[in-house]
Amino acid sequence: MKKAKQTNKVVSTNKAMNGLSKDDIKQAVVRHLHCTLGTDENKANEHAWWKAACAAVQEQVLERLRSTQKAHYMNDTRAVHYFSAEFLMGRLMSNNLHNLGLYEKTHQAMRELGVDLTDVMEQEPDMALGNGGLGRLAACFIDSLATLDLPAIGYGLHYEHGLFRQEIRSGVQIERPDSWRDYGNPWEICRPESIQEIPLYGYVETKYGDKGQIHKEWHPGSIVKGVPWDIPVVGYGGKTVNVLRLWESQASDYFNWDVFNAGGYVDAQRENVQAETISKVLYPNDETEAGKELRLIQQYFFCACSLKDIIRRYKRAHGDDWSRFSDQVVIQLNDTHPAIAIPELMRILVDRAEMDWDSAWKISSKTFAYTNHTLLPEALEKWPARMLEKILPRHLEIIYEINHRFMREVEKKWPGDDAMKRKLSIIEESSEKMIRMGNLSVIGSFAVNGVAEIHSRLVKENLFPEFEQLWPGKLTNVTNGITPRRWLKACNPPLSNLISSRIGDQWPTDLDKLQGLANFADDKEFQQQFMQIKHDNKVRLAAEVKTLTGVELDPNMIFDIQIKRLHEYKRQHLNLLHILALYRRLLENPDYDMHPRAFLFGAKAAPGYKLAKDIIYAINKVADKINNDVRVNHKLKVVFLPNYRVSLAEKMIPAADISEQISTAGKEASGTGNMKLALNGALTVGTLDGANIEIAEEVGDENIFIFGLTVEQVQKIRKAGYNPYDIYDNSREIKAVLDWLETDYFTPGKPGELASVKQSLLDGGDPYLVLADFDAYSEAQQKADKAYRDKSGWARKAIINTARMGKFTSDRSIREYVDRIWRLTPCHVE
Ligand code: NBG
Repeated sequence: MKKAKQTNKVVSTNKAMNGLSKDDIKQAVVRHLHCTLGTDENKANEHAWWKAACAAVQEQVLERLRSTQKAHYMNDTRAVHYFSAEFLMGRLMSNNLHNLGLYEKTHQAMRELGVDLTDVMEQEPDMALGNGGLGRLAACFIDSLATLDLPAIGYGLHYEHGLFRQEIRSGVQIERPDSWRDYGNPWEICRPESIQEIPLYGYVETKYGDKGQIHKEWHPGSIVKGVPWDIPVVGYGGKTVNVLRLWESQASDYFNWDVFNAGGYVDAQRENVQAETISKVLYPNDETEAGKELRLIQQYFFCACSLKDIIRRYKRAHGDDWSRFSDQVVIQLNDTHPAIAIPELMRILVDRAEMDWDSAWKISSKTFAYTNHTLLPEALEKWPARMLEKILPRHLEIIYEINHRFMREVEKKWPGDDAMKRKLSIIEESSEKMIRMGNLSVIGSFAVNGVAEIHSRLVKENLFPEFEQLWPGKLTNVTNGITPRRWLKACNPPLSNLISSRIGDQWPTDLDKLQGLANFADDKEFQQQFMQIKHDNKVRLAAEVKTLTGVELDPNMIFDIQIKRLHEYKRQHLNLLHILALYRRLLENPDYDMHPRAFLFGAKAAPGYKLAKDIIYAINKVADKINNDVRVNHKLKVVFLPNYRVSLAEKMIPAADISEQISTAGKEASGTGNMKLALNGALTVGTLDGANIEIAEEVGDENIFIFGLTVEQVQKIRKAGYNPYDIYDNSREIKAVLDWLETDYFTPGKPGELASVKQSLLDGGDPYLVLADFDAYSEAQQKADKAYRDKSGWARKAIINTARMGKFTSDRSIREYVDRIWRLTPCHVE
């Protein structure tokens, strides 16, 4: 098919957007109330209003989507395909309205219709199709891609149930299914015209051609249907609207006669996972590898659907000529979860397109790039070869072939070095043969990146040092970022407006402009305005806390916030021990000098992570005790907010004075909550880990509270042999606090309920060096306490934090990917 080549230069303002008046919006909402929802202004409840408003917005969005797709098609653009098992989108209404420039008008329109937009937006369930940072990063990235007018598609899974809803009952985390789609999702569009069929199981037949050439044919044992759902991704300014395409699995009516005739039908059926279960539920593990068969099938399912989709689109423009494939298509693997796409593309090229191996490998290895998000050994995916053989028999063969050829390269570089081969091999020859997806990802990609400077250095030095020697330059860094549209403009309108009033309104797409705020850091009036907004946000959050937990917070307290998944390495228990220490100090000395402080937590624990759930329980029990202890509760409060998620983060972050980023050095690859909190004027109490280091570089030492062991010191201590009892025995405070956990002080009548926390820190060996960092942490907290009492000094620091966050816009991250890895050109949409 021939199509007109056009230049990429056409820029135009969005007339539909800018031309839409408040009355147009009112009319559209009412029309949808009537015609889409079959109700009217008098009968409609908030949910109906929400749906009608969505439908009105979606009309605008879809117009732009069509123009975008047309522009991409006409320009035959190279595009990035972001493969991710997780996209933590949160709510879309407020973000879409802000990005379309329709927020204010819609707010007024709704008010004139007698409804409050803020209340209506509360009706929207979060799209929680992700666990934490990794999934939220994917969501920020697709926002930036659209904002920068870059051709991009996000590919993932259309989970029926996202991350579980967390309830807290008597302090215990209870998991409840998340049903984000029960009443329909007005943003998504089903695309039956692009359904794919995906083979699984079965066996591989070797066939010989007339010239003796070998051909492999996979006879699958079952076929599942992949149904695509498209969620429009609105760029800021509303010009480019890209797509997030999520695959839902369904049973296919396809009957496999091959297997049936071979007598394997019953067996194949018995082994088959029910097709519908594939996209049923998101695995709630964050940074731990579950090793479950269904999870591998999920990964393969969405990768295979997406590759077929990409190839269909490519063929529409280029027919059977594969020579331009890697010029048009780049696939970013978000962690190793989609790594199975590598052998899948090889299978398509070699078995289906009948390409020779070398030509196929040339294409494949120029198509994939891989982002590593963690060094934690328990997160590095490995699949039993036996499992792969059963589910994807042909892929296992292909992986062996990739490895075989790679081993020849290793032999060339390190002749005779078998230890090296063992280390670099995709196949781990342990008691059970395992496939290392990390090694496969590095070998099958043209670029590999870590997500913050220190993390990328450790990837090079510790995780993949030999790969760095083999392919210098392949391993690189792209520091994470966050979208300032959601994480400042939409979630903190008062601060956004204040900022715009001083430095103009270009900052959402040019975050370095925030630098201009530094000029006002000493301006008393600006300081007062900045802190008044913080105060108002704290008042709002306090009201939310009261509703959710019944706990009353005085907004004059320091709001000290730790929000992230619950993990030992993130050290919520370090925070807890410090709270206990403060409590103890206050009991011993009622005049103990501290500014009143409220510690707020938000965290979900993986359902199978026992200690993480114990820590949640301990926080809740300690909170109960302290909040009800009149001796101290004017100075100390502790709140655990249930069901932490994107929409709750949007309420907590604008109200934070202190941001807790206290992971053991070397463990948090980057962190992105750290960026969101600092952007909203919170000061970080943090370790030299992940992006904290780069945040410290930006804001300067005087505007952040850095404490604790460095990566080097951590390594040294571990080598020397760390014994937490040495600390326990020598610190009166640490000993008292840990022993306290064993009593029934926090769990009346039930001593020992909190003992597992103590146990993990002593007999458990304190693997994350909580005790080793305790004193330094406590000191940093005292510094923060002192600093807060200097109102003007604190305001200055908070302002500087906001002013210096320019680097951490995801637009910057995306530009780095584009320049150094993806090589994309923007395509402006008319
Ligand atoms: C997480 C890291 C975070 C990082 C996000 C996004 C995984 C496997 N890794 O530190 O722990 O910010 O990825 O890169 O979820």
